[in-house]
Amino acid sequence: RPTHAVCPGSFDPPTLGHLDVIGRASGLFDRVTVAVLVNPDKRGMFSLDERLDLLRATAGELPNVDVDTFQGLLVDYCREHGIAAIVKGLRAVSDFDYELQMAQMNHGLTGVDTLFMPTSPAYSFVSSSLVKQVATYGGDVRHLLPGVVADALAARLAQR
Ligand code: COD
Repeated sequence: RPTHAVCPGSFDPPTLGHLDVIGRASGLFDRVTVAVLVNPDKRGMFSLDERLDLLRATAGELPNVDVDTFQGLLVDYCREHGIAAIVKGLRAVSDFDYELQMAQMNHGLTGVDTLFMPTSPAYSFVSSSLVKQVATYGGDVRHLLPGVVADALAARLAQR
């Protein structure tokens, strides 16, 4: 049976930190699905369709990576798609508490396992929210983003 993992997240917007984890997961599994959470309660800087386009133009270029959305529980999405592993990047100890809690909850719900991948040191301080904050106030974050994402972010801020 081919191995199939999911990299879930909000990806608002995708960063080089996300892509590092997705790229490394794609080397370990036969198939990787990047799954974007549909969250009606939280309006992002980028719409769901924009995030999907940005992920398809970056992560989606890898031959065994596809991009999808999910609503509700991640474990239900995994069960429906025969996914046995959730892959998460771990940036720092501060990520660990909550990630461990979610991993144990998810395992208890359906038996799905979570694998943690240590973030590359070059991106361990990178998050979508900090990138947006710094860019909003004029800081340069281009080196932390794929080119298409940096362009989309600059365009979005120029509209404001
Ligand atoms: N380097 C490496 N990895 C990174 C970096 C970085 N710089 N930044 C982020 N990551 C990784 C992390 O593993 C993170 O989990 C993932 O990328 C996505 O990051 P975000 O910020 O885009 O997404 P989050 O943290 O908002 O995503 C949370 C989920 C959507 C995965 C979670 O809320 C979820 O599963 N929700 C569905 C509802 C559910 O099932 N709830 C029950 C949970 S027990």
